[in-house]
Amino acid sequence: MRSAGSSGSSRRPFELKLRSRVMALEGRARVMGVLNITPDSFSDGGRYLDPAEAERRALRLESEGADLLDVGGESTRPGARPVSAREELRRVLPVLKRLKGRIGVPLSIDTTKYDVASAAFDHGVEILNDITALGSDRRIARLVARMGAAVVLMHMRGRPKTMQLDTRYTDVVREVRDHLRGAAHRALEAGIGTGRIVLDPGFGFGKDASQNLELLSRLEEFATLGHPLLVGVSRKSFIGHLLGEPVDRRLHGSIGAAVVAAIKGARIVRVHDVLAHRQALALVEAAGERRP
Ligand code: HH2
Repeated sequence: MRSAGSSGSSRRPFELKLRSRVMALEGRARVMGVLNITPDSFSDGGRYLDPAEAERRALRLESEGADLLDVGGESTRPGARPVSAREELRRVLPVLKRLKGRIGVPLSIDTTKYDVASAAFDHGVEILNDITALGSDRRIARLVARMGAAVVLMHMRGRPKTMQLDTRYTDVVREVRDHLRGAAHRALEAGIGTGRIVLDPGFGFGKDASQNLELLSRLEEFATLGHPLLVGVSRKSFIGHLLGEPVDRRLHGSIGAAVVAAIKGARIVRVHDVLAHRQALALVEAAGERRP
């Protein structure tokens, strides 16, 4: 493997424009901490349903060094059943209300629903993290543009309920990259500024274990898209598949995958275990800077 920064893309400075501030995406890859307020998320479902517990978790992730927090009220694990906007709002709104003024880092909302995104923006959220890349509701792209928010556009084939049924690709990297290029184009057409778009290959979303590894090993090929990359590999099943480990024993594999992603150009990594990743990524950065 080439050393840190040698792909060029990891050194490329990006600025991500949020609603209230600009985030420099240079140097160390940024850490997005995951806050799942769901009964059924694949690794931490049911743990943060109590808003006070969720608030404690958010403050802990921030104190461990999270640069961003991603709040979600619907599990998107393979086979997950969709929930209504009403139920999603019932889960996330009390938490967003508590976090307002108490959390210093920007928040993103992990949703595909217009009503949830809209209410989240009303409560100070700065980024929409949309696993359907603005594909589930035609109004949502305009909402992001109007709000001056940033957006994460992720690749997924189908929907979580069915996405693992057909994982055939001729060239997974090329197909995911083409899909993301189209999604970024549509976002720009809807009026979302170029400095507000982040792209994500969607690890685990309609890909089998070897395709996820191929995406990771060829991540530098996404640099040509010209937008910062976010990668979410934390605790995912392809890591468990490789190591033969259950979900609660995938931390070391997750860190390994995140380090590879950062070296190959990811500017944001979405993780459950913030402190461990933050420290590992500091090493990636420090080693990269020692290059002549
Ligand atoms: N992965 C998950 C959820 N949201 N968003 C982006 N942009 N990228 C990802 O890889 C991604 C995501 C799945 O992880 P988690 O939130 O922990 O699980 P669940 O969907 O079961 O709540």
